[in-house]
Parts: sequence; C-alpha cells; structure tokens
Amino acid sequence: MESKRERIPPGQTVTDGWPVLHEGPVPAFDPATWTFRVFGEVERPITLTYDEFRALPVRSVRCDIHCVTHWSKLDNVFEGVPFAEIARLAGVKPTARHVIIHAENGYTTNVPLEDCMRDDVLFAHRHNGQDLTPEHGWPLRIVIPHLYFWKSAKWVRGVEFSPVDKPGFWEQRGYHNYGDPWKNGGQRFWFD
Ligand SMILES: Nc1nc2c(c(=O)[nH]1)N[C@H]1C(S)=C(S)[C@@H](COP(=O)(O)O)O[C@H]1N2
Ligand SMILES: [Mo]
Repeated sequence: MESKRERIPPGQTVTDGWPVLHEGPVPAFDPATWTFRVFGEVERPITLTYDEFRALPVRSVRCDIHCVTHWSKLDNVFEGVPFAEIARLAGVKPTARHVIIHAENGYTTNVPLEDCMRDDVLFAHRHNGQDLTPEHGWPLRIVIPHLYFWKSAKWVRGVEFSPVDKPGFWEQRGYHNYGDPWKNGGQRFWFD
C-alpha cells in the first residue's frame, strides 16, 4: 500500500477507464496531406510526410498519466518516436530553451526543452498495443508523462523550438505554466 500511495500524486484518483477530454471537434486525418513540421531554433527545419514520420525509429514507454481534473491512469504503454530523435534530426540550436507543441485547430502547449528531452517523452501513435483512437489523438499525440496530461497534446502537427516561452492554449486560460502533478499539491492553476 505504501508504495502505491507514493505513486499517486496529491488530489488524484485512479481510474481504469480512459476519459476523453479536449476542446473542439476531433479533426479529420488524411495520410496523403498530413505533415509534421519542425521549426524555430534548429539547424535543419524539416517537414515530414506521414510515411516519412512512420519510418522513424520507435520505442515503448510504460508510464502513469495524471489529468488536472483529478484522474490518474496507471501502467500505460505508449509506443512512438522519441522526442529526442526529432530534436537530433533537426539539430536543435543552443539558443533553444522552450518547446511549443503545435496541434490541429491551433491548440498549442509549452514545455521547457529539457523536459522534452527526457527519454520517456514520445510522439506516440499506439497505446497498450493498439493504434490510438481518433478521440485520443490519432494519428499522433505527444506524451509527457511527468507533467499534467493537458501538456500531452493530441493531433500533433509540429514542434517549434524557441528561445522564449510562449504559454499555450490552457496556459493562457489559467492553467499552470509548468504543471508538475507532484509540486505544491499539484500545479493545476497559475497560482499553485
Ligand atoms: N489538440 C488537443 N490536445 C489536447 C487537448 C485539446 O483540447 N486539444 N486537451 C488536453 C487535455 S486538457 C487533456 S486532459 C488531455 C486528455 O487526453 P485524453 O482525451 O486522451 O484523455 O488531452 C490534452 N490534449
Ligand atoms: Mo485536461
């Protein structure tokens, strides 16, 4: 029991299901026109087609996820392309400090570069042995397990490396800029 308690951040309740939470409609996906753009403070800005993206090396990560709305889901296995692989392909300049994840319909979220470079951060297309469903971000979502799940943008279309921080969709609407589930009883809102 002791280890189990320490595994669940303050104010969280474990769920066996997987709630669906997002703003706006689930976007349509067409592999013929989908692109993934890497831009900003990089030596080699790149635009990948869907086939090119799927040819990149993949790995699996087992992790717990924590939503700001107080549910946690344990022992997820996500499979996808490591964030660090994308950073390596594009050649991140030393001037880059922040990452802005760009998703469909203008959704963005901001994460410090060093957080994205952790080896459990993935651009994921599979969960627990199956392709993501459209509701959970198919064809591609980022997964950043150590931060609240709103940072794990669904329907990702690109990544920007920036010298300056750029608060994203929820960060501009009162959510915490960093979102550590373990700090201060959970960094849910800007004043936590
Ligand atoms: N593109 C996009 N990604 C998003 C969101 C969104 O509105 N749009 N909502 C975020 C929020 S607030 C949460 S809690 C998680 C929920 O992911 P899930 O529906 O797979 O549980 O997605 C995040 N990623
Ligand atoms: Mo959320």
